[in-house]
Amino acid sequence: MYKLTKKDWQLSENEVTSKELFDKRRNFLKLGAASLVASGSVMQALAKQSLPIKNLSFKEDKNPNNLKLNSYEQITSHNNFYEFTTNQKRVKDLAHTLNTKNWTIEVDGLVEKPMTLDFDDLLKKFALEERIYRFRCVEGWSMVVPWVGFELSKLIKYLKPLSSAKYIRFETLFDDDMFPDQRNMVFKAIDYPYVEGLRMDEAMNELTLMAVGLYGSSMPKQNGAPIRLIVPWKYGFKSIKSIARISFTDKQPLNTWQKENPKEYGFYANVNPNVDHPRWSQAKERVLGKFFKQDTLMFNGYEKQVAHLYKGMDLTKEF
Ligand SMILES: Nc1nc2c(c(=O)[nH]1)N[C@H]1C(S)=C(S)[C@@H](COP(=O)(O)O)O[C@H]1N2
Ligand SMILES: [Mo]
Repeated sequence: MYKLTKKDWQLSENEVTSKELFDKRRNFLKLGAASLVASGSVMQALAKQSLPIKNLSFKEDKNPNNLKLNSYEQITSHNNFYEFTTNQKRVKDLAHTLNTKNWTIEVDGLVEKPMTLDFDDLLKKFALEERIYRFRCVEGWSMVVPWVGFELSKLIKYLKPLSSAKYIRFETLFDDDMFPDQRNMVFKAIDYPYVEGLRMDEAMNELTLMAVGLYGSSMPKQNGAPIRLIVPWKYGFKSIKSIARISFTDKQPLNTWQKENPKEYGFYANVNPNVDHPRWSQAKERVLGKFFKQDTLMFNGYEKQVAHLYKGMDLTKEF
């Protein structure tokens, strides 16, 4: 029997489409392979999962302690961000109302020159670096996150607080068009704006980060876009999201959770497996995505870098 062999120009519509797709995909893969920097813990994790487009440039963290990263999916789909909801699974679906365009941060208090910082300018002013940190929530879950940001100490040096400034205080944006729970008059989950604070020496510690992204990409809204604090040796609630005001003060700030329940949450909130929460043990934690619990480490594993900050303090009283 005579067999018709089709030429390229004889391909049917369907076949053309799939061939185009095939070629596109092949080129994409080629491109991808070439543009990947082969090594790096983030890149290894990248290969195995769906990830955001890397849109930040930064100095990579070589992950010398071989921390096992949580996936982008895990980090961005289990969140505490009460301005949206107390339901940790729902934050990601509600966070689209947060508008980060033309974001600014007011700087006031005991500082040489009060000013308004433009978020986009900050990105130009401070070189970004990746920091792979453990993150431990006071509720008993934890994760490992490749944050991208710059040291808070660099920003503080640029802002020039007065020598009378003993603390730094942060506020999350108050905007009840963006944050549904700020609109609730009586049944709000907590008081807004969310407030956090650090002693100046804690703020100046090299671990303390102003984070603007994770997994090489701009901060997802549910994780506190466009800029948040990360204090890896403290419980997660210290790591305030979507910062719109920074104040320098000589008085210890009353942070949101201390105000809410001072018997259960203090100012320091250092991760400490030996000091239990009044309602549960802090000795262990469950890593997101894992079944078995693991031991919680003193200062969340950063004892060497920060223990000296608390010398002579009774950590069971100043919790
Ligand atoms: N503004 C604001 N910041 C916040 C919170 C919040 O509800 N509002 N939750 C805190 C708590 S309890 C934790 S554990 C972390 C959670 O950060 P993540 O969602 O990126 O994991 O954000 C902290 N920062
Ligand atoms: Mo938390």
